[in-house]
Amino acid sequence: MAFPTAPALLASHDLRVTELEKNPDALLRVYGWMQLARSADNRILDLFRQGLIKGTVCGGQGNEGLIVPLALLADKSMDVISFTHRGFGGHLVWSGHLCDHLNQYFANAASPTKAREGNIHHGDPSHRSLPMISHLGAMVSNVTGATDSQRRFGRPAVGFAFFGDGSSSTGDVHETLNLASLLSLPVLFVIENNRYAYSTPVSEQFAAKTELWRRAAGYGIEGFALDATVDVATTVRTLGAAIEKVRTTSRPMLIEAHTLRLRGHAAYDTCDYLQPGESEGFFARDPLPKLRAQLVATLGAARLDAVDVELNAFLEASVKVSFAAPRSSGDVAEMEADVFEPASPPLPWVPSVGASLDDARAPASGAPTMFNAAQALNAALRKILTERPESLVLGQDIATYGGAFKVTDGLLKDFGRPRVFNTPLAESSCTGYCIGLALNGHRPIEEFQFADFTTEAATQIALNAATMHFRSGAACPLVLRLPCGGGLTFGSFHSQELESFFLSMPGLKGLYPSTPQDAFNALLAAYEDNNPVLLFEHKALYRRGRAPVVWDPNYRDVWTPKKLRAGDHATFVTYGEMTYLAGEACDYFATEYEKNFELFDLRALAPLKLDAIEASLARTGRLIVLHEGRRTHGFGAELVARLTEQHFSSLKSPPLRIAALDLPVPFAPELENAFRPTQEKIIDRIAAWLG
Ligand SMILES: Cc1ncc(C[n+]2csc(CCOP(=O)(O)OP(=O)(O)O)c2C)c(N)n1
Ligand SMILES: [Mg+2]
Repeated sequence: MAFPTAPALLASHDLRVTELEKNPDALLRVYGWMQLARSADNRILDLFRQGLIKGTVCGGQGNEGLIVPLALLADKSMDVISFTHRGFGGHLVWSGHLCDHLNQYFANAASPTKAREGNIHHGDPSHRSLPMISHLGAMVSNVTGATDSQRRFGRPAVGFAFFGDGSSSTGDVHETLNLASLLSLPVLFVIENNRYAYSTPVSEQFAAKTELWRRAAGYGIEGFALDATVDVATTVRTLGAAIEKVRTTSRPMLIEAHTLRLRGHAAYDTCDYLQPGESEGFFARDPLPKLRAQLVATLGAARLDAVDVELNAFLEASVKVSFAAPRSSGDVAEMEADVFEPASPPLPWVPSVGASLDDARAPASGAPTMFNAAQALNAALRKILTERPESLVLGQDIATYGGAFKVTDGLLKDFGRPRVFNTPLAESSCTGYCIGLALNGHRPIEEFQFADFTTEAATQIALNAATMHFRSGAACPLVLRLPCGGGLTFGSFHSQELESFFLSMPGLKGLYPSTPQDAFNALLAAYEDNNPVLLFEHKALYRRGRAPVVWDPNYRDVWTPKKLRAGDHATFVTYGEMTYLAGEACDYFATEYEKNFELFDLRALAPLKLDAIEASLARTGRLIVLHEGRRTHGFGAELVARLTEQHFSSLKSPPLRIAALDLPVPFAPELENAFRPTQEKIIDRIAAWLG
């Protein structure tokens, strides 16, 4: 597809503040980009009304006076940005061609999201423009992480994180302002205050007379207000100085920019909530005609008319090209293949377990190292931190304290704070920050203190990270370590099994090791995967006992189930701590009933690789599925369905599903034992099933 040549005025996507004094055409360049953004946004609205663009469109009309100067001033060779639904002009300046952005709106085959996302939900991750999801506020932490990544790579980048007056109330915004200040990251937080969140005026969003920029003081950062509707040259100077200060001090800053929402919230908005005359007041403050009048006064009306004609011709030619682009084929195989970034070759690991926890535990010559699962994970983290410079480890209390379960014990001492550090209680922004790091070439390993607290980060995990590759083509290699499981009288909020909760969402991988060796292998395999991987670590297994842990060149086998024992009477599938209970049940039935079960430890919960288990079931004709989590919508439901739907009629008996009760995890040991599968209950259920 040949894109029309852009007008010469738009040849430069950059602006320096000093140009305003020296170059009479500098402000004309700003006008050119603002005018293109405005006319393209208006044209997109027309195309939507004609039914040629689907979904809806949220225009940036009234935001150009902020977003265009800022995008022109940014250093596109290193800075990081994520535009909101008001940032079309910024997208145009940042990268690509107008046609790329129109392709996105037309949702055609050439769209940057392969038509998988609509209107402005695109970015350009390879140029550090991070794509947005609908959940407002979620992207500010991504920008913060990618900016930190740039700095870690030695590039003096600045991040630009935008949010509206409405979005300023989200938890992610508060969490990230705190995080950026704490980590001293050079991010310019910009509030696009257009005084409305959809239909809700600011007076109904926060206490009367609140000036949002004053929140900066609470986070220990500088802040100020800027009216981006008054004079574009002033906006350029103010933003230029702010960017420079953030770049040199590496401190975040908060700007409350007053902008306009000239066309309501979105194409469908009737705007009948506005006061009489309010809309006219917005248009009277519009900086674009004011800038044009100013330029007419200095450069003459003919020059401005010529610019407008040229910009319009370019816009129309671009619309024509993008409109004619082929539609997406809707190929299912291609969509399914893009849920995950493909596997890359194994990393060049040194073929050893690595440093043992301390000298006292070092093995006698030739003997394999004996580790419990916590030590095995610690050893894997050490190995990763030693051999992989792009790795970092973060989470609550993981530094000096070594983590709630001491899995990160000693890492801070050996690898130092930039790579091993505590995070505040802000799971959502910390995970979003990890996403940003991952998008820019780092590989963060985040420990959640308990798996239960992942619900705080559900948007970042299940919607943002999980869908990243599908909608943007960018790899998002994250390891989220989740101490999970019950039996320890920790109650409802420290004991859950959340694999079904998360793994029903496409784009997440999940490993659930049950032995120290598998824990070691799983961490390496998860680490080198190019996708977000949830590593379920059962708390009761951390110190269940030591076992040999060796360097295993086939560590990636952890992505497939492991056959723990052979048998012909039934196929028995489980994972996690239940593997041990299942093994004991197998012993019991072999001895007492002379029935042998073929036992599999699933190990990888997503993607599921069930070939070996299916082959076993074809032989035995009987299936037992056991897991610790709740029964309804539990992981066993998926396993039974998958394993039996093809050969249901050849089964010799109905599948047996053993799981926890459909209750919140109760606290007292007697209640928790009643809730979850125990040895006794497993044996009773199987015995009854055998008849
Ligand atoms: C977290 C979240 N809640 C609700 C919505 C639905 N929604 C979309 S835009 C919007 C208003 C946003 O207001 P603001 O942040 O001021 O941005 P503006 O649209 O005014 O630029 C709402 C409520 C959303 N996208 N994200
Ligand atoms: Mg708003």
